[in-house]
Amino acid sequence: APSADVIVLGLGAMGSHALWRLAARGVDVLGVEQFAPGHDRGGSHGQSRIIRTAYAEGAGYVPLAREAWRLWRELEHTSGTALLTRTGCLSIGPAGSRKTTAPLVSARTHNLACELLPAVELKARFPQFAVPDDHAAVYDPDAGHLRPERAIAAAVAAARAHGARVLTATAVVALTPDPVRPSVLLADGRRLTARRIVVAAGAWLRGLVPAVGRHLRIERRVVGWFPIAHDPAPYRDDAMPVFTGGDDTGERSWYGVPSLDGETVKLGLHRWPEIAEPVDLRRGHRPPDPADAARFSQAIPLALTGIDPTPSRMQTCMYDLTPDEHFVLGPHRDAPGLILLGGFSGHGFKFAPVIGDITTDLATTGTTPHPITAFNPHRFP
Ligand code: PYC
Repeated sequence: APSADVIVLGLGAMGSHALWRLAARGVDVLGVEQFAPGHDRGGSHGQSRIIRTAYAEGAGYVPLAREAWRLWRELEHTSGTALLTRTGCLSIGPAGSRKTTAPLVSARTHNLACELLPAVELKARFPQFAVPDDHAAVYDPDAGHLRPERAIAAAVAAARAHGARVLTATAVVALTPDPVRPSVLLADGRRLTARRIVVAAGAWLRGLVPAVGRHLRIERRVVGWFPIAHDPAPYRDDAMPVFTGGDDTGERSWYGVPSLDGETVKLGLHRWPEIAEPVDLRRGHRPPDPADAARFSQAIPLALTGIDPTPSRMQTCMYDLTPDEHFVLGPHRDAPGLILLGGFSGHGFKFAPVIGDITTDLATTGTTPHPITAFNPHRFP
């Protein structure tokens, strides 16, 4: 069986970038993926992902977002591939709601150049958005979108250029959290062992490491691409920011990315009350259907102007949510050779390269200069 100093399980967003950072920093590393890198059965696909800096989920994420941004540019340079487009981000909500205050807290804490736009100004500057008079928005200029499939391919290629090896179509059926030397059992009966095993299995963390994974809620989500009714120019990513909008109840809450194809705008809903079924975890998520399309028809007019509320295309993915929606990142309490990455709770993709760097710190020195105590895998009772 192949062996390496460090094994990375799962080559989605987090695993592929961990593979890259480990290999780039001289570690002998092997990546193991049950399907193929860039697949669409987990939570690492969808053509575009949002990156933001004035982070509404907590000011503690801002230094991570900045370092991730630097590493995204490094990966673009290394791979010769465009991955990050800066568009700015609008966070739109009732004036005084968390949507318009939380990004400003991060901006104030870290001296970021954000603007608060009252409804009148917002409508004048960005007529693409449906904005009631009692709403406002925060504009974060240090934001944009990423290309997830390209990024994963670039990270795996960069890792390989540094000597990383990759096993695809290789499923792991069990993981032994041995306190001295962890190992994994492959579906074909082989056992792999390493000094460190990085578990970056997304929704599959639940089955592989039940002690931590049992706290994850796995949810099915759908995103849609909606046709631009008339002139596409104002909806392209050189004229329109990425956006997140809604109210503080979470019941009405959406996000989206301007047009990359000149025909459609992407939109997703944060609240999508469907728990994944075991079959979804075996083969990837159930494909979209007409009931999914119907869910969007109310949201589109609330969010955007000039957009057809019937999607021309949809995709499903899996969210792996922790109870507090902060990440899981750190060693397993009983088996320090296992480094657990997971629970990215629908907002992790943008951080993938810095998560990969932190993983490399942990795998090589056992510690990291980045603040990760909030991500302690064992914080849930
Ligand atoms: O983190 O910006 C984000 C995001 C948008 C949709 C899901 N997550």
